Amino acid sequence: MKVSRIKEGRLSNATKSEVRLIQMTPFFSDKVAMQKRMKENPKIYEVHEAKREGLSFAVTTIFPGKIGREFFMTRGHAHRNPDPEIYHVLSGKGLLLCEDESFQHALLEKGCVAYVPGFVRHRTVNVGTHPFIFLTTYATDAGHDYGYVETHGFSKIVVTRRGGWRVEQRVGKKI
Ligand code: PAN
Ligand code: ZN
Repeated sequence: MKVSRIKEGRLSNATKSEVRLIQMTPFFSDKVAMQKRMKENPKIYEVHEAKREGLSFAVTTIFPGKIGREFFMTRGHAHRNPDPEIYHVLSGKGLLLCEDESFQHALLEKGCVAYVPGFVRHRTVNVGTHPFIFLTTYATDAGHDYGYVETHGFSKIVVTRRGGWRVEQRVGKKI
């Protein structure tokens, strides 16, 4: 047995990775706004992942912020294998986007638990003013596939609107 602890978005006995703006260039839609922030190259999110036999888990922290009108978010991916994934929000406020033939979104806050079916593309977005922190549990061999989202994006983006947020159709062709 191995026990990990979660403290302020950090998970012990885990591997940390950081994603900065430069790694997100295919994912944000406002290329001009992105270019303006490139020198600063802000950290968009970090992940502490514990790979275990069969079942892995990770804590993601998405920092608050926007690129143009679009909120900080994860790249998003689908799993190559059919196993589902569980999202459990630890703090903050964000959206979970899921897309296959149809698009769905849900607002998640501390205490929410969400189920993501296998194969569905999923992304999280911080729409709050504090870090959005959540724990995910998924099959170790889930097979994270970023290719489709990188080339096609999601059909909708999450943008600021009158101090709040709104989900709107992405304009323009991605590829
Ligand atoms: C999550 C994500 C994590 C980072 O643990 O991997 O939030 O997002 P990206 O992997 O899209 O960069 C998960 O969905 N794992 O399967
Ligand atoms: Zn996933």
